Amino acid sequence: MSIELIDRVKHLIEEIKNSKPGTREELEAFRLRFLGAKNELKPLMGEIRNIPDELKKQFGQFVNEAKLAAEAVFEAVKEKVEQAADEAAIQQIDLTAPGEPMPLGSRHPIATTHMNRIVEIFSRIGFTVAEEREIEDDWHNFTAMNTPEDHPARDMQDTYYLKNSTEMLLRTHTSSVQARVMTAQKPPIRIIAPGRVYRNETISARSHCQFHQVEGLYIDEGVSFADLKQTLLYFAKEMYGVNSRIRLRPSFFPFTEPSAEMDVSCFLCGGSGCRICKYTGWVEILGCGMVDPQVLENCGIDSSRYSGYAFGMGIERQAMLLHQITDIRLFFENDVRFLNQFRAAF
Ligand code: 2U9
Repeated sequence: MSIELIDRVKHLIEEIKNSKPGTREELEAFRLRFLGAKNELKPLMGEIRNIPDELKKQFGQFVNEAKLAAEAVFEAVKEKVEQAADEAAIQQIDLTAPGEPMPLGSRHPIATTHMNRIVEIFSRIGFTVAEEREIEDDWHNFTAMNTPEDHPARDMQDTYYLKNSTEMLLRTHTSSVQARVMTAQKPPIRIIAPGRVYRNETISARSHCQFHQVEGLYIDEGVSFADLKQTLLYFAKEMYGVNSRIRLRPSFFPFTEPSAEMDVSCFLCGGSGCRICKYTGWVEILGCGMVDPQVLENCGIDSSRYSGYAFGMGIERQAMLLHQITDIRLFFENDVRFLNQFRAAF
């Protein structure tokens, strides 16, 4: 009986040593048979109680040898089998097959193209682009811009503050960019700040909680309102056609004094009156003014030596007027039926 058992183990050792699993499936079958949880060596080890004491040690050694042999075979062929399987898989790949089509994204056909055109017009006359963070602190967004603590814009109703913060917010205008540039650089400063801004508005056809702005700032010795007016006339002619005229109406902003709103002669009817200009001949496109000396001082610029002008415009508003789009929400829905209509707009 015991001789028979020892012979069985010896046979198994022979079988294991002569095994040549050549495929992934054969290797897995081999593993299950000799190394798996229910391998064939386990019950043999259980038979040790039927072996006479003087042969027990030898029997145990044989079973162990079988186990080691199985592990050696497994390790020896594993890599080869895996490699062969990978190579076989590669052979299946048709290298001549055409690639998967990858739909290319594109710039937003209206908002970004409109913004880029504005930036390009100002860069031609020496403005450089300044970009900054959209998550701002209260100081750069409001305090530096002369917006007092009790100003309604600072209210939670109007501005998105970060959770549990009275300090960090989503910028409500790109003026915070200029505040950062002014505190870091000395005049002359001539920058254009394009970017996305956020306001806590109820979303409707006319207003959204996010939109894009372009703001401009020029600070140097002797900058006057006449410089501002001439620069804006140049912009209006480049943007809306050489025959465009502009007019400035007095207004108020906390960061400029004096302040004005600028209308351009209607780009649809040329000034004779139509639905776009509400039969006035004029379309309001931006706000502007001379930088309040207090804003210069807040940012470390000597207001007795330097003066500056600034302007700001909303991109979606202008693009809506230009393309007769009646719902601002369309800009942010990414509906290709809407976007594709403007593919070739510029
Ligand atoms: C600094 C000083 C002054 C930027 C300005 C406006 C007027 C303005 C609005 C247009 C439509 C915002 O998008 S909108 O709602 N902007 O009317 N913005 S002057 O004045 C500055 C900026 C930076 C340092």
